[in-house]
Amino acid sequence: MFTRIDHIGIACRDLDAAVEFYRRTYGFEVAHEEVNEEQGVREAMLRVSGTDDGGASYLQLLEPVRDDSPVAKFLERNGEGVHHVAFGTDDVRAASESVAGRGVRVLDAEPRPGSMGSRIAFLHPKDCGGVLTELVQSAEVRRHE
Ligand code: CMX
Ligand code: CO
Repeated sequence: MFTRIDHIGIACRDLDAAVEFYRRTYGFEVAHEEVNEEQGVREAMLRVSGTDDGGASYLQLLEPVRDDSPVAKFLERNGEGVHHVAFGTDDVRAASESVAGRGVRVLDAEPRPGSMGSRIAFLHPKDCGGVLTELVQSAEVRRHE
């Protein structure tokens, strides 16, 4: 049900500078960039491995677009750094129900729109050993539903 690390979310103050750091240092390129108003972020997905068919792993660089967004709040408290870990699944609804059944609080009762047409749900970090955790069903996997 949980098949891979889909992405690591990294909070940054300046998205363009962060993109440049990862390009210069590791040679990672931007596969996709978008603004997600609901999540309050401007984001870039950098593909680290795999192909964009629902099996790839990414770094997700996140810059807040609103002062009251989760990433803005995180930056204020912790500064830049790792914000969340996202596991890929072929069925985000079933995956959410499965972890909820184990007593983990699912923050999104209904899966929400994520990067690149995916559907996502977050788990409370206090129920996951301090790790904000995201479940992701990629658009490619959705197409095969
Ligand atoms: N990782 C680990 N712990 C975190 C955390 C994070 N990213 N963000 C908050 N926490 C901890 C805080 O440190 C705090 O702990 P203490 O009580 O011990 O101090 C506790 O959680 C509550 O923190 P808070 O700042 O008061 O934050 P809120 O309760 O307002 O919100 C959370 C926390 C996780 C519910 C909220 O950030 C959320 O709903 N996140 C999901 C959405 C999101 O992060 N979107 C951006 C990414 C979008 C994407 O990936 O596409
Ligand atoms: Co994410």
